[in-house]
Amino acid sequence: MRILVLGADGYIGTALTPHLQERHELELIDNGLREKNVNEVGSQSITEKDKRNYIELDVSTEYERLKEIMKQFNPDTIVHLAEQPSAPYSMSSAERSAETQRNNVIGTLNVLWAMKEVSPDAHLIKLGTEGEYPDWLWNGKHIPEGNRMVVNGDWEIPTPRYAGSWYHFSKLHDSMNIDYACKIWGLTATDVNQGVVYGHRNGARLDADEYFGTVINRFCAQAVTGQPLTIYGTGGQTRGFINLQNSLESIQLLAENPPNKGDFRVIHQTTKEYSVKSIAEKIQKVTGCEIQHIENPRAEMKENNFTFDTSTLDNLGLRAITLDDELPRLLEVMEKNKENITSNNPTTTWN
Ligand code: USQ
Repeated sequence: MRILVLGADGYIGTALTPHLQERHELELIDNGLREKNVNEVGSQSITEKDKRNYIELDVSTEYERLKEIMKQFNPDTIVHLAEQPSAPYSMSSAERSAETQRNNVIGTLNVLWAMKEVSPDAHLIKLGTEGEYPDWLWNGKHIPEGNRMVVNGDWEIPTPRYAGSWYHFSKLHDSMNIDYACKIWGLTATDVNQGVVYGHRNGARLDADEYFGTVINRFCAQAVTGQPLTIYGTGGQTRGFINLQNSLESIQLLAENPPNKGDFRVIHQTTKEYSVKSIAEKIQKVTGCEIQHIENPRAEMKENNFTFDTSTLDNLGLRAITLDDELPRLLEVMEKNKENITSNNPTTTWN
């Protein structure tokens, strides 16, 4: 297949390229946003990334060039990862929240228009988030896949969603826009509602700062540098998680098994739900590190519980890698690169 990867230099993109390139023909695009934003918050990737040849292009501002590349490359699949991924970053100032939504929402609109104009038969795989199913809305529930639900016997409505940060809202707006583009233009898309990713693959980037480190990566970085693990609040927050390698395999499986033409497929990409506290305790058991509970800087429930329907990827044969499998490897990578780990306490609050 010919696969166009937008956002090839981020956390998932840098790991995805080596995973896909043996099987498929790739074209890579990135505008350097991740690198720029990580530097801007005074941090850096903990590991060294492989150097690759990207086309430098901003999907959100260079529509005509994007369209031209799509026309020439004629992709079967477009993997769209070219978004600002951090909730705390989007909550830290007016400018950053606006920039997050501008970059993400307009970038996706440009991809949809370019597909309509030059690649109407391509399959869009768009990285979304399980944060579109917030704790308060879905607490105690098993969250279905799909973009529609039937209620009261015969009333078909969009599956209820909401969000918990300006970043998460950008993904929600994207989802609605993709749904609409499939409906009116007959485009084909998969919205990958992804849980919190953790882990590392050789040659890929890895972050553990307040903004760009996800919680398991942050906790492992804290453990190897003798900092107490920073549980926000009670640690009773439950989220869906997925290992980075599983995330790459999922994208491959979805590309090789597209939905029917004109369908908008909404799926969950997660392999297990954990509470933040249970994660901290696992890491403490392996490393003997300290745990501290700090005041939760975010607006989220103290405790919640939900599970995600993951039938699509289960049926495609995704085999889950567990946190217990990944921890020794992740801790080893952190240990080897610990001189690159910076301070880890949160400074951005939601209220
Ligand atoms: N948390 C702590 N201590 C920390 C950092 C985080 O207790 O030091 C807690 C947070 O309060 C939150 C949970 O861990 O309840 C997850 O936080 P996170 O920073 O790992 O993840 P999040 O902000 O939710 O965002 C990440 C990615 C985002 C993706 C999302 C999937 O950055 O791109 O969309 O995971 S989901 O969480 O399912 O929305």
